[in-house]
Amino acid sequence: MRKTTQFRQLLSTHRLDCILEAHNGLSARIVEEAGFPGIWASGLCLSAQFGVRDSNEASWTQVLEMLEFMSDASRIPILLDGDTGYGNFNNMRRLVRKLEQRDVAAVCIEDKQFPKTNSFIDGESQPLADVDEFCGKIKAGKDAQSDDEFSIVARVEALIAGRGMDEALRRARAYVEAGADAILIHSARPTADEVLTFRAEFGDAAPVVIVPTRYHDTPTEVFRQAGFALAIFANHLLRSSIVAMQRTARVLARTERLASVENRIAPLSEVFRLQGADELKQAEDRFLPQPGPGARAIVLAASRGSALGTLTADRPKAMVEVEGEPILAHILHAYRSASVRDVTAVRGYAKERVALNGLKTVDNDDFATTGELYSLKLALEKVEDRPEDLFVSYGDVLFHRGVLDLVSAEGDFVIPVDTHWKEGANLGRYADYVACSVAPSRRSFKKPVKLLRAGADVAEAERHGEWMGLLRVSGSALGVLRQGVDELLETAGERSADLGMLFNWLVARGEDVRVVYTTGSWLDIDELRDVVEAESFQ
Ligand code: SPV
Ligand code: MG
Repeated sequence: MRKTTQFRQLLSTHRLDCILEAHNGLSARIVEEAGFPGIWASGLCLSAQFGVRDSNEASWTQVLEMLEFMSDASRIPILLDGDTGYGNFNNMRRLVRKLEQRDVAAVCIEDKQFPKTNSFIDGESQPLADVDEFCGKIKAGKDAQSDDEFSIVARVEALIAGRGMDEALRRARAYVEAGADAILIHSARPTADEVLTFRAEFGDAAPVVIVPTRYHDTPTEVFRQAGFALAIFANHLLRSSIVAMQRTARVLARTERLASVENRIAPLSEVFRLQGADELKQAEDRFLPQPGPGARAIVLAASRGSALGTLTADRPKAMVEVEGEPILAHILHAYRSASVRDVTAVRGYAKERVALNGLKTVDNDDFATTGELYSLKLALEKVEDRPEDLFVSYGDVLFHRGVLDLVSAEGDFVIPVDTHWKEGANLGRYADYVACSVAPSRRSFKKPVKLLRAGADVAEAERHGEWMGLLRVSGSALGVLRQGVDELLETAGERSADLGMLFNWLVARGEDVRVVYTTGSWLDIDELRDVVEAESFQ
């Protein structure tokens, strides 16, 4: 049913309905969810949420813009508090057209002068509109509407202005005559006497609407009995939110502890629910191309990295921060930028510190007495046998995304090798050197280069480069990888079996371990000076 028709039904039934104020998309949704059949888009509350006065300080297009969010956020009809119509009959015509375009069901205009002020601020001193001029505005609005069911509610301010019951009745009758679909009779008295008298004397010439803000003690049943069509709860969500926000702000300012308010505020999940996050998820599933399961990666991050001293007192090396983020987060970014989303880190030392959004983890609780291949074995137990590639790398090795492209070269096992191995050797540090079938040269990129041997003990004369701590295994070679890991753990032992030994095992078995030569684009973080250098790694 159209919102305009829904609103007409609220006006026309003999049963009193109550509608509640909203002032933005979120509060509109809350009103609807609570079960109200309609929304009062309160001028006071719209102004207040902008932080301005209810004196036409917010422009009518600013009001309109917020109404659009409210209308989109709800399925129940909205009655806009249109103040005085924001100008003369011509402004009123334009307002009605713009409201219809935004699926707003009805507008209420009050017989005061622009710019108006809230009726509860010095109400008696506010000049009323000329009756004929106001009737012309109602007629212009009715003339402008294209949906027959759009409603115009004429608000009588005579009682607020202290002009008496007769004046109120005279005006109300004139407005109905001009085409108003309902009369809102406003009163600032603490009891309902005035509006009850008005209702009795006015009769059934048009539905009568009230705003019982001031006479809040009168039971709604009294209004129902008296035959009012609609009661507007005009500002109660805004006022309740003010109390809640002030309390939270005060407590936080005093305690500086988020935990002191956490249990008294809406959980984020509730915010997401109200925003309709679920619908977006479903739409993504329908409309976005669904990525295949894709390549996966295992990052070995179980060791502490004692050489970094106090930096790893409470966290493993992989979680030491470089440029404001843990090393592991940089590694995760590099994988993600190459569309490798399924990344599992093997945790060990201070494992509770290893947690990043979207990162899977596997625990090696024996990290102190076991080595690389043992950690790899634990992670491989979680890796499915499917055709996509698997990357294996270290939690202390930074690399650029381009390195992942390099190792996408053909082959079941591919490793990147840095030809500038002497730089590291000059610093006297541990490195996995490699001897290969073809020495690096300007031409070597044309030929497939195979690994012959890997390890720290590859003699200097045989060295062709340093392995960069990353391996790509094709999905079809996962079985061989698993077999190698298992055999080496049995023969070499859980403590000493490492990836260099795995490469040698593969070569001995006759597998091709392809080497891709490159220089730079990676950084092995072993010592404090590496952490400093990593700050400029880009
Ligand atoms: C509003 O909610 O903005 C109203 C009702 O116009 S009242 O504040 O009572 O005037
Ligand atoms: Mg108002």
